[in-house]
Amino acid sequence: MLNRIDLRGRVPSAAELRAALPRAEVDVDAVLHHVRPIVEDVRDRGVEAVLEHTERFDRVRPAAVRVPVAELERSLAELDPAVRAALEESVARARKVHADQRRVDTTTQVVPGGTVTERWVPVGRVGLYAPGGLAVYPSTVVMNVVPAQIAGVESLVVCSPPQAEFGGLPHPTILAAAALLGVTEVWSAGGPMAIALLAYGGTDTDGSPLEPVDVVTGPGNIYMTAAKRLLRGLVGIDSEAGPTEIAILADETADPVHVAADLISQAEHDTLAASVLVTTSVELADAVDAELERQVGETRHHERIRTALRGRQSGTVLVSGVDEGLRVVDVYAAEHLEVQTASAREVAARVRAAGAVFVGAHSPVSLGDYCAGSNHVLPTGGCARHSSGLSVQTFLRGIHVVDYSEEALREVAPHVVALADAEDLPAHGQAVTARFRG
Ligand code: HSO
Ligand code: ZN
Repeated sequence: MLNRIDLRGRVPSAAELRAALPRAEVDVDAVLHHVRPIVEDVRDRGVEAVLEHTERFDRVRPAAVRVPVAELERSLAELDPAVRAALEESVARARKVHADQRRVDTTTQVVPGGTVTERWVPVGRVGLYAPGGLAVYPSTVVMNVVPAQIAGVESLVVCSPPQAEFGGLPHPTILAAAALLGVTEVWSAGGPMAIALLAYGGTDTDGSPLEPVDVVTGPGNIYMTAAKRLLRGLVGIDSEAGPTEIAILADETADPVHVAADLISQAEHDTLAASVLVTTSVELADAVDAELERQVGETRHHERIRTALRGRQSGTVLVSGVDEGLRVVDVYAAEHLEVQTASAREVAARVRAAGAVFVGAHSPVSLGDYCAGSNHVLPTGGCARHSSGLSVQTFLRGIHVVDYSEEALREVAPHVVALADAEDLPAHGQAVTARFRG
């Protein structure tokens, strides 16, 4: 079922490897010209523009953007108890892990009388986007809200597309998850319109203000991502989320039934999702292929899954040994990487690039999607080479606070003057020496 790339006995350069490895091509730039006029319209005409575009694209027109708190409470009261219990467990575990990500302010005594403090300050207001359509994920509400709350963000809005079948409100499980987390502000808006409204703010249909946010996070489709790209700067964004990816580094000790199930699990998201097996064992590769044939037919979303697994973004990469495999997975820099080899813990410790690493036979990606405590908003498309997943840090800013005494400034003044002169900026030097004249 999977395309095969045989790298055994070859030592390709990083550039060759990047070109050889399967990856979805998502051209956000190609849709920018569709999205820019929408974003500008929302900037200029606010909620009226949001409602018009929503009606045009999604055939639904909510009565107001802001969802009444009573609706949040109602959705939570009507939530299936098993789902509620699972969400509560997910929240508790995520809170535990993210609480350990809090930063403490540090003060460095640079010289006697001269200190620099790094003060960590939460972002003032954030907008957390939860998609609608194919992907209605209350778990994503958890993964976005928990780190923001632990960072100490004071004002937080969850935004999710209106659904015609729910009277123009977002999906009830999204509302229930928000309510469970103690979120009281939810907006019914989707796609690029939502991102623009979050960034610019506006006035709701009843005249109440919709305040702009400082940071927007959360996954969405390519149009929503294009809006994030256009508005970055005016607002901070998390990384641009592309289709989900799973890579599995496995040797002959891995169980093909589990490997196939895990490859299928992420292929279930999207026809563009990527499932990549990197293995030292041809026998395992063959057994996984056979398992995929058997298991895919049994899944509810088999068409979507089959398309994703057969797509050019998915495949099996054969390597000569675990060291070569590690090199391949580092270059690929998967959103999720499972290590299913002998001594999996040691092998996993050597991984340099992945959004998240899942170690051994009993840590599948879908555990991390819901209930491991880790965050599931992770860098895709190779961005794990330079970026991290969503965390408390995403919602913090570090401010350097500089505090020097007269003596400490006097002592360093000649160095400031020398550097200022070297850069032909003498007024910089004079700002220091002016304090010691006469
Ligand atoms: N695997 C997705 C997250 C998710 N899975 C949500 C299920 N629901 C991206 O990391
Ligand atoms: Zn998933």
